Amino acid sequence: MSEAPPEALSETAAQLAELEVDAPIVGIVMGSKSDLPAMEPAEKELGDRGIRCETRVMSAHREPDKVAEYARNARMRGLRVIIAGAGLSAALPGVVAAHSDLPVIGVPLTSRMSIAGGLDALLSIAQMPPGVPVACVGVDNARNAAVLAARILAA
Ligand code: RP5
Repeated sequence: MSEAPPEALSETAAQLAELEVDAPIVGIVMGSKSDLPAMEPAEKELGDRGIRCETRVMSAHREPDKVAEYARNARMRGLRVIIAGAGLSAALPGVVAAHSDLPVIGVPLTSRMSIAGGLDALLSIAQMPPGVPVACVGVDNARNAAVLAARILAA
């Protein structure tokens, strides 16, 4: 059996030491500040259940590097589920799932330019290619994303 080189072990130890005991285990991300009101129920539901979470705004289209970095570091930072809300051509949940093997729950959102009551975002999130899954809750139903995250954590 081959052993990891000492420098790799010390790097892992340093990363573990950085993890806080009360670090969030659910990441809530959304594509725009304008999504905040619609995503607040997810934060509230997790808070009511005593599940630690963090909330971040990042756009898959406007800040692709930031999204990729967040998703790639998510597991190492202690996150176990990611909830991602976005409207219009809602790429955020899929891009997060492309860069992380954590379960991703997408929340299709309505916004001022939505068509068909958010059907644009619903299809963007649900119609992922085979092998890169994103769970999809109902339009504007961020609370259900939090309930599903709780069930995944309890499984
Ligand atoms: C999406 O575009 C966001 O998730 C938001 O729902 C929508 C509109 O964004 P803003 O123009 O309000 O920033 O990326």
